Amino acid sequence: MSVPGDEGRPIRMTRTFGICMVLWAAACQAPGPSTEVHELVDGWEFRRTDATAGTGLPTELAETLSGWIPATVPGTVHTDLLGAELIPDPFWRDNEMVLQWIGEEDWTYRTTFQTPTGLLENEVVELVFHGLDTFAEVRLNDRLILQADNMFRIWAVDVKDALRPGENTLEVHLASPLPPALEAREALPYELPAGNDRGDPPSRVFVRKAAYHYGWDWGPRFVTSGIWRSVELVGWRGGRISDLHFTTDSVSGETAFLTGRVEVLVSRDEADRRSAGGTMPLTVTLSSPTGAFGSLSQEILVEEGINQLTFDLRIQDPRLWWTNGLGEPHLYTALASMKAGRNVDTLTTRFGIRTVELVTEPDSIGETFFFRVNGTPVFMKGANVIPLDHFSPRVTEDDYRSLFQDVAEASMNMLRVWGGGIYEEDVFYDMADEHGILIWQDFMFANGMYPGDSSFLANVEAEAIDQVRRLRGHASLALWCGNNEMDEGWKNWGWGRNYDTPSDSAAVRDAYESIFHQILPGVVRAEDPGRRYWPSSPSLGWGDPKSLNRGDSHYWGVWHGQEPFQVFAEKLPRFSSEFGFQAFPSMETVAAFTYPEDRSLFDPTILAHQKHPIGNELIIDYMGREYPVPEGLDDFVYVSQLLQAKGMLTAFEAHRRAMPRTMGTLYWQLNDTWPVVSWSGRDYFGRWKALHYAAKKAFATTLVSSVLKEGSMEIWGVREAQDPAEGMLDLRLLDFSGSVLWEDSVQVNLDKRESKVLWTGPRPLTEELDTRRVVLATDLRLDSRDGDVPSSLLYFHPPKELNLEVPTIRFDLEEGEESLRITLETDVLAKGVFLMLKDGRFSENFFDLLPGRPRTTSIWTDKPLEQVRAELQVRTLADVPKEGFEVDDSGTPAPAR
Ligand code: BMA
Repeated sequence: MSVPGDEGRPIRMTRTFGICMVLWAAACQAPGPSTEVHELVDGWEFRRTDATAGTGLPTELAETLSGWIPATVPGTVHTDLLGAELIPDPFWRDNEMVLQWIGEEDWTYRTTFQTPTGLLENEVVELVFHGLDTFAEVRLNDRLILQADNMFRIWAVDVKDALRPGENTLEVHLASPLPPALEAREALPYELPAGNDRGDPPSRVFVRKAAYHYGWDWGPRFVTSGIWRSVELVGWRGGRISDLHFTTDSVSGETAFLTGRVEVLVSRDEADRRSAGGTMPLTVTLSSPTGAFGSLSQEILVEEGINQLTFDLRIQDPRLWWTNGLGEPHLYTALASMKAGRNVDTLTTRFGIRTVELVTEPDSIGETFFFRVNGTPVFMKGANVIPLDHFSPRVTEDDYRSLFQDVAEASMNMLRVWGGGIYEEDVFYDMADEHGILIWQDFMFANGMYPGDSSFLANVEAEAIDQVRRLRGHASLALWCGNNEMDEGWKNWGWGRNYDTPSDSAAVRDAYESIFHQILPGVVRAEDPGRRYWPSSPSLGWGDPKSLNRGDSHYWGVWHGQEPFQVFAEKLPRFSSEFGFQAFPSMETVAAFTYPEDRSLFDPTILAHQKHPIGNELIIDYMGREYPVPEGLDDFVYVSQLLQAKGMLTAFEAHRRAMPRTMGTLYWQLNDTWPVVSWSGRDYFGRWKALHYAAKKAFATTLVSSVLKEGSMEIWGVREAQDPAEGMLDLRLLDFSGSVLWEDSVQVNLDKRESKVLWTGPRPLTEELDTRRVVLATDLRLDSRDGDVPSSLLYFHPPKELNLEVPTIRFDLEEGEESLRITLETDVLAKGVFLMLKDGRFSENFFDLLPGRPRTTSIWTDKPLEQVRAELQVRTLADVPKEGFEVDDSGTPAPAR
């Protein structure tokens, strides 16, 4: 089973026993749990639905697919075909091209199972599908029980009559999502934009299915189908607690005020019994085993269906839930229990005591945009997350754990779950809760316009209700956002002007208004009151000057607009929810999808894993501005990562310096869905690019940032902590051999959340100095618990103009407590030190090493010390040949003569 466990979300307790009291039950028996849950994981198999349908498939394959083949549920048809060795790895070379047929076929899944003894004695028996991708017809013992058409809904079907004692057959027919969407498209008198859908014609916006399945500018097109989340048989009698969640209403002084909300689902039989017994109340008890509050009980007169109860809680001296870096993300546990007849039901959940507000108030610039956590404005540092695998059901709990470790290690405190992917797994939000990572949650709509007919709108509303109810209990959930880049597309990319008649244009916009200004905010108001809804990210497009004064911004002038990195320091938004730059993944990752002979920059295999139409050309163009542009892929990959890190560091530092004008920096994009050239900082296999190391450095509690001005320099300090600090700032101008040419030291202080200039003065450069061979190193030593403040290194020329010599780097290895420790020393400046060890991870990498300043780094690896000594390789920028690609005036790269 690949779906992660459910630690932390509401968990149905297995058994609870109490004292048997004769109420109205005929016989006195020990109470039993009211609810039983059986997951249907075993015995699944699948086949091509219509073996006789015309197809270009090889006969042997077509024959095999007409028979039943073992399947994994939850899963996808692609991963099942791969598991049965019927297709090659979809991610290998350009296999994507030959595997498009899978998305055009219909598939049938089935399993047989025995009805668990006693299950049918329950008053309610349901089959619950937590995720069907997408057009599914479900038959239980040949009886049609469900027709589903939305990947993001949770489908619960009453099967008390359809289920037989003994053996049952469950069959799920999954139709290709393409024809129904194309039909809906045909039926509309006008087109709807659907960015990145590589289908001809595109159809994704007509289906409630993950947009990225259809292709994206970092992803393949595999329009998969499957039973992608768990299937459960649920039986219950009397009543059950169907939901338990908490909201923190306020925290003032030493007291927190919370509301606990409990939902009790009551069967018709139970409701009848209670009214026959003279309207007997039901007792619901709420307690906190971890001591947030004592036991509280309420008696209610219940009706059939959902019954809501609220508990007002006052908690003295609460341990607050804090975002990563500002405190502990403390979680309490709560348990709700009830007794109906001789049946008891309990539900436990975890909750955090915290307030999170998005503050958007007029100010002298325009309008603020920041998050206030427990009354404190907090600068958000993080990234946008996309699904961890194109075939998301095969993501394991360990994959999520490793992602969150990397996020926390880089001092991030926010992730944006981007609207072209999926509402993530429960375990994702559990880990966000545990690590103090706030979640900006998009609804799953991106880069297109969607239909507005009543059945589509009703489907959207039902999906939103399911997902808001599923996720609202998480302390990490900060914001609901309607969509990605749709308002921007409509207003700035010309979508709104593309229609023949004003009435067509108005109809498309009306659908937008219905979904993003009525339905979604309505669902949030009803199901998750108190949590902010933001209609579209960004709120204004990057071409609009007002986008820097209010709202959140996707600043794509760099990369898509081809502006220089320096523009990041000039265009300072209120909250930067996207900006990015591409780099290649490491050669280890490239090797995972290529043969050695494929490994050159414009090889078709490499280009099959570069989904931006001019991605490599743009990288070369920007590289040529600052770095040598090597031809060999090995060197190119390395320099592309240095380049990406440099560009993004420009933005990270500028955004942090601009606090409180700017209050967030979320880079595009944290991760990949497959091995690819992309904007990610952490590739498909979890390998860190230089970018993620740069983020770790730039997001540390305290940042020192050096800025070169016309004729002068500024050294900034930026601090995000709960207390002020004092210390010394040391500036040293060094030549590349380590001689100190100039120095200065000043005493400084930084408040708890402050950004300011700590030092300013003329550039300490004399005429006789070779400015291509000097660096200004600035260090801040604080009397605080901030941990190391990374040094800031300022050069006076771009890397390609520096007089770099090939350094001699010596290293010592020793055993540390949980890792190996490597200490590196160099004779001359070593720029862009890249430590390479297969399957090894470093606490820092891609750094500049100064002579006379040994540097110690941790290595996490399973390899013994001697093996590491033998295998470790070091590369620096001086090792990269200066001759390579040149870019001509038309932007076309050519090997230099
Ligand atoms: C952003 C995202 C994605 C896209 C990225 C790079 O705006 O929202 O749509 O992958 O740009 O082009």
